[in-house]
Amino acid sequence: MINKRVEAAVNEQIKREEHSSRLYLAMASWCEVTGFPGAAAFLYAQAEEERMHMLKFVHYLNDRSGHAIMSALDMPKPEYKSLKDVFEQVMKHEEYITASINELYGVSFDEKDFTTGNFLQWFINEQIEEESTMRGILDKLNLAGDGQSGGLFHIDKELTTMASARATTSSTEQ
Ligand code: OFO
Repeated sequence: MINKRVEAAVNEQIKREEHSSRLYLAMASWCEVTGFPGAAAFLYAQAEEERMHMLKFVHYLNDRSGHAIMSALDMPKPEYKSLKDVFEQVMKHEEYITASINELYGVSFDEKDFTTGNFLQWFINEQIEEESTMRGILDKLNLAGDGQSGGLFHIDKELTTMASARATTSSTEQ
């Protein structure tokens, strides 16, 4: 039986991963209706990846004789100022998720639940990758500047390629 404090913390993380998925879905939808098909494809793929993260936690908790709970979620905001604004918020959100995974690791360590600590290693590595990918996109957007439509067009095209790579990776991970 999993420790109750760890179970509650994992359930909180399930909620955060599901929220991440819905947040990226809202961003993808904004990109799709604003003329950024590459960014939309990338964020739709990212939303799927977050759902996969959520499911990993659900199965883990239930396999450890806990009970994964689906919590109520806040509505993600539908409007953004620019593509740069979208990715600035993605970056901020990923940093928040990294802190949240570290916090969860801290709880499992305090409770001497080393099985959960071991399970969380995958997420710790995943967060390094997610942050570095998002930082790379944001750096390019910062270089392009808000008003440079030519630069934005190229970045959007590049995101299409990254989206297909993401979709392939997550389908082989499941
Ligand atoms: Fe689940 O890693 Fe992003 O949020």
